[in-house]
Amino acid sequence: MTCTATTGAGEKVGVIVVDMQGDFTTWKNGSLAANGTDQVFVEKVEKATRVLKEKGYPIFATQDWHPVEHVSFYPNHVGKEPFEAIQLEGRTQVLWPPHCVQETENAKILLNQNLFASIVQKGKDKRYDSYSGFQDDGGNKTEMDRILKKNGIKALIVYGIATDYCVKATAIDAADAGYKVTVVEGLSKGVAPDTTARALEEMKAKGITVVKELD
Ligand code: VGL
Ligand code: ZN
Repeated sequence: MTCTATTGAGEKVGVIVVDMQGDFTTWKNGSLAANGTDQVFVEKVEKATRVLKEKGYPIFATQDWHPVEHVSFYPNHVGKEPFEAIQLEGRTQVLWPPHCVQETENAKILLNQNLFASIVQKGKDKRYDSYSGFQDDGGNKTEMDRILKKNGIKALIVYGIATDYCVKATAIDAADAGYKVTVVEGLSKGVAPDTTARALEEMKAKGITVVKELD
């Protein structure tokens, strides 16, 4: 097998598959489904991930994993509607329909678990949201950076759901942490078209490479 899992400069490349969970998909009637997340899309992402694994790339996943009392759930705020944004301790918090509640069916990752070297759960602290796989809004780090460093990873391919929230936040934190980041647009779906278009521009402005598909 030819090992192509390095950059031109010989640096080890890892993959982060972001939040491929039932609640973010139309396929599973998710409570927070991004547009275009039907079974065909999920199977496309699974196939692409399998190909990367077979080529030797270490594959990591993030999993949104909230307690029912989570701050991002609109029913936990009296008189608030889904998708409203509120100010909270100086941060903007979007209020979402409850989603990815720990241990529920639609919190499960839809891709075969044997693809992943590790799964990093996030958003477990009810006080803080965590779009990024690296840290929550309170600045508390997940184990992601340590795991990547332990694996000698210097560059990352990032894709999944949602382009405008968790893919963006994970890719930007990775770039800020010094990884060379490529986001795959065709293996990602966003919550809304305007925020998705803006997210792609924001990522490019941060030096992240955005490609349509992997070759
Ligand atoms: C996400 C909103 C709330 C995501 C997670 O995976 O992009 N979006 N929680
Ligand atoms: Zn969430």
